[in-house]
Amino acid sequence: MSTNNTLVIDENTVIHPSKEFSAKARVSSMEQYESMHKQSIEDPDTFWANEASDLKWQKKWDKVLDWKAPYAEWFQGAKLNVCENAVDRHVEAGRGNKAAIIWEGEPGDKRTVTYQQLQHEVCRMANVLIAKGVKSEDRVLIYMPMVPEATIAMLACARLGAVHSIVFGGFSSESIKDRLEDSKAVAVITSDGSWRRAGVVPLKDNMDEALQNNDTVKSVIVLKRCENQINMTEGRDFWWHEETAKVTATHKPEGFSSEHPLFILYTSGSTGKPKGILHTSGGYMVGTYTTCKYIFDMKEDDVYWCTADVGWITGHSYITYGPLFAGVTQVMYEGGPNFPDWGRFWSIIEEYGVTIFYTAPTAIRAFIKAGDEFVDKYDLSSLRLLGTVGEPINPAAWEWYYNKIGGGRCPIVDTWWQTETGAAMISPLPGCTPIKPGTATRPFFGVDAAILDEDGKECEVDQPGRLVIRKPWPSMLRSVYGDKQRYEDTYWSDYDGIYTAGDGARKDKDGNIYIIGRLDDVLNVSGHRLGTAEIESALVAHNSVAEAAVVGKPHEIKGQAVVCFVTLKTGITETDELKVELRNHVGKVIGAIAKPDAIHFAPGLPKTRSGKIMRRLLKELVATGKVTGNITTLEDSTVIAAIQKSITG
Ligand code: 6R9
Repeated sequence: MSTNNTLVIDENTVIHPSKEFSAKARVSSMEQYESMHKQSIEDPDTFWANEASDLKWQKKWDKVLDWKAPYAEWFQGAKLNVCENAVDRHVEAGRGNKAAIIWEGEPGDKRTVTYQQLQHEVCRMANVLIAKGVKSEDRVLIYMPMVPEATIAMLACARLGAVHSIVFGGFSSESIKDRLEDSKAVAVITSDGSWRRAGVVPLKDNMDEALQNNDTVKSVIVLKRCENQINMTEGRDFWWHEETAKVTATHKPEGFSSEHPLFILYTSGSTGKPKGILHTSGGYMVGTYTTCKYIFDMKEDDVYWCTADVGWITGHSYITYGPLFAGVTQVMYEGGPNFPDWGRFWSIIEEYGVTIFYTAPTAIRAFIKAGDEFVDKYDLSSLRLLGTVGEPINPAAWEWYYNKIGGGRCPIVDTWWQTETGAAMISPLPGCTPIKPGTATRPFFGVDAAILDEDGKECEVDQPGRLVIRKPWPSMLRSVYGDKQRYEDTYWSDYDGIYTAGDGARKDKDGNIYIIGRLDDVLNVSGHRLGTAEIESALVAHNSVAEAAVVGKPHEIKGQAVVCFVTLKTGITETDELKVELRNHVGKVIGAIAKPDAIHFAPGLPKTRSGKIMRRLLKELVATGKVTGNITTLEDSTVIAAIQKSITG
C-alpha cells in the first residue's frame, strides 16, 4: 500500500481526528470528553452504573462503590458470571454464528471459533475441571501457547469461579514453581509444546520439572499442539481432547459476587519475588469493557487484533476479556512476528481485514529495522484505528506507525496502564483527543490522575514527578495475593489513600501526560517488566558469583537492555565461557526474556557507606561511559575506574 498523505512528524506535531472518524465515534468532541470525565470523577456511581448496565448481572448491585482506602468493593451486592458476559450473552442475543476468534497458527494452520462454538468449548472445559474436583476459588495455573484453548481455559475457570493464574510460555520451570507455590494451585492446564520460529518450546517438560515435589496440584490437563514427545504421569496427567470428549457441552453459569476473585497475575516489583496481582470480577469486567468501547471504539463489524500474549495483562484484558465482553471478532496469532519473515503481521491484517490493531512500540521498532519492503507487499487499507502499549513510543516509531501502517488516516491510541490497573488508564479517545507522539494524553473516565512531588504537592506544568491515581477505579487490583501488607506498602504508602503507579511523569500545558519511565528498580525490556532484584538474585544463586548489580541501558529496539555487573568469588577466573554460562543461568532461573544483554566482571560494586549498591551510577556509566555526579559518598571510589575499564574492554 502506498501512503498518500505522508506526514512529517516530530514531538510537537498535533493531529486531530478526521471528521469521518469523529462522526462515527462514541465521543466526538473534547467538550463531550470533558463533561463525561467530570461526571465520572464527581459522580462515579452514576457514571459506572450506566456503563455497567450494558452487561448482564444475575442480580443487580446495591451499591456501586464501597471505598475504605485502600480497599474497594465495586458493585457491592451484585451477582454475575464473567464468562457468561463474554460468551453466552452474545449467543443469547442471536450472534452465536459470529466469529469470536479467527486464529492462525505459526505453521499456517487456521481456525475460526464462533461465539456458539466458544460456548460449547468453554462449557466442556468447565465440566472437565468440575470432574477433576476444581471448585470455586481454587487456583488453576495455565501455561499455554497462543491458541484458542488458552482463552477457553481462562473462561472455563471464570465460569466456575476458579481463579486462573497464567504463566507466560517464555518463563522457566523455576518461575512456574514459584508461582505454583505462592498460589497453591490445585490444577494445571498446559500443552505438549508451543511453536516459536519453527521450533518447539517444550511446555510440558518445563511443567514436569516445576511439578517435582509439588503436593498441591492434583491434575494436569494437556492440550496436544506440537505432537512433541512428552511424559504423561498416570493418574495426574490427562489429555485435553480425551477429557473433553467425556463431558457435555452445556453448563449453567452460576452467579458470583462482584468481588469474587477472577485471576492472579504475577508481575515484577523492585524487591523480592514477583507479586501476585489479584483482580476480581464485576469491576474488572466493567473497566475492560468500557475501555474497549471508548478507547478502541469497538463496533459490531470490527475485526480487532491485539498482538500480545495471554501471559501478560494486555492479553488478559484486551484479548480474552474486553473484546469478548464487547462481542467483536478478533484475530489471534500463535507465533513470532518474523516467521517466516517480517511480513507476517501485515499478511494477517490483509487476509482477515483487521480494522483495529494493538501492538507494542518495541515491535514497531523491530519492523522499522527490518525494512519497509515487508510492509509494502500488503494491503492494509482495512485498518481504521491503531494502538500501542507497554512503554512510551518515540516520535520516529510513531511517525512510521502512523504513516506506513496507518496510511496517515488512523488515529493512534497510546494507552498507559499496568498489570495493577487492569485496564487502560491514560489514553486518547480516538474520535476527539488531539494526538501527539510520545504522550498517552488524557486520563480515561473515572481516572483521577495527577503528578505529585515528594511532599504530595501537584507538580507545575512540565515539572517531572510521581504519577498517582487519587480515586479508586473499577478494574483496580484488590490486593497482592496472600499479602495485604505488601499491597499497602507498595501502592498506598507514599500518600494517604492515593495509588502510586511507580512511574515518573510530567504534564504539558495542554494537559497531556508524558510517562517518563519507572521510578523503581524495574526494567522495561521489550515492553515487559523485569525486576533488577530478580535478575540479581538469579545471578548470586550461581556458585561462582559473589555479588551482582543489574541496570538497564537504552536499547534501540527493546527500549532497555539488561546489563549486569558481577563480582566473582575468590579463586574464580573471569572467562567468556563463564559469561555465557551466567547468561544461560539467568534464562534457566527466570526465563529467556530475562537473559542479560551484557555481563561485565567487576572487582567490586559501587556502594554507599551504608552498603547500598548505587545502581544509578552504573546506569549512567553504561549509558554515557562516565559518571558526572558526586562519588565521594562511595565506600570505595576506585571501583568506578575499574568498572569503566571493564565496559570499554
Ligand atoms: C499494560 C502493561 C506497566 C508499566 C508501566 C509503565 C509502562 C505501559 C505505557 C507505559 C509509557 C505507555 N507502560 N504502557 N509507559 N507509555 N503507553 O504494560 O502492564 O506489564 O504491568 O507494565 O509499563 O512503566 O508502569 P505492565
